[in-house]
Amino acid sequence: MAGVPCMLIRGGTSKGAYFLAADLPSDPAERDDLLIRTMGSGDPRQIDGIGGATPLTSKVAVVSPSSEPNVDVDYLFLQLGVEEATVSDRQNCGNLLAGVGPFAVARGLVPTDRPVRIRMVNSDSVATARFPVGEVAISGVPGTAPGVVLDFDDTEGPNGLLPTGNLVDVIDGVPVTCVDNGMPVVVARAADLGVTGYESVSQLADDLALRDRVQRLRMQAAALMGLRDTTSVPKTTLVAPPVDGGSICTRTFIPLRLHTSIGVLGAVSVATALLMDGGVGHELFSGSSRVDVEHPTGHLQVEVELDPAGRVRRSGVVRTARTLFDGTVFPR
Ligand code: NQM
Repeated sequence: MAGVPCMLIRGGTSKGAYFLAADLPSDPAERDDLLIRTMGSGDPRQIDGIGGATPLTSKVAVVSPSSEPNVDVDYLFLQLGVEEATVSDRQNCGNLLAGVGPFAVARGLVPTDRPVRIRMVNSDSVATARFPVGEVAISGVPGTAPGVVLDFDDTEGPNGLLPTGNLVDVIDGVPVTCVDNGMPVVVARAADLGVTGYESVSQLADDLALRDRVQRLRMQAAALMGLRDTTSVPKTTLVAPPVDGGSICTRTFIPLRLHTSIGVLGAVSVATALLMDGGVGHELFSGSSRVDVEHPTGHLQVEVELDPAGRVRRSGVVRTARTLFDGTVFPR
């Protein structure tokens, strides 16, 4: 069977297979089938594919030259299931976004001497990537690697920053802020779900009653947010007062497994909710437009600035990316 040109890149705290769109079938169903066989999805160990048996390593970026004005490349993000043989285009990935510029340069789609303008196809929004920007260390990744500065033009979700139309909704007796500044997220106070928010990932993962509550919460939130496909969104972030000098402490379900850190646009969305006076967790939050998000393996700093009317003026983040291999992948 013929192989497919593929580059494996660590972007931020995630890892993904990067493809040129021209190297994949143009029919989405055929493409998805090929990607499922490439990752080995539908098997908890993904033993017969290149996925790493977690959602954070079961990710795909499909990159192509863009026909949009003032944009260099289009980036379609696809989240592959691990146990389930699923592919979802219902979310963005700001971590894999960090690898798109270096991939586009390596494949000759863009010149090397200027920032790359990237359209995130999933949300039809644009980001500018500047790289390499020195050697940078980020939490959750050993050592240092070339830095990638990402500035988002506009990440507000299709149904607005507050897709339910409310700053606070009460679901199953729990006050939540449902927000979408690049990622649909349900923000709830950890204490309102009977946990501290400082538990380890494995402690929370073992709490099956909590998992059920999070599932009920997010399914009701999805309906209020107008999200029909709930395969990968909304995420749920539990917030607690900061304990390590940051702005807020977080534990995030993606959508039911625990994130070992927090996603980029997930963090941007949570920060946006916390910046809003009256948003759930606002009173626990100590920060300004530079928001230092504590997560289970360290900190993620994001920049989010709102104007007085509560609209997003600016958001951005610094990540790193590193190419792990460039070659040919052979789908099952
Ligand atoms: O929120 C995981 C990740 C992500 C997505 C997830 C991400 C983002 O850490 O922009 O980066 O929330 O499923 O890669």
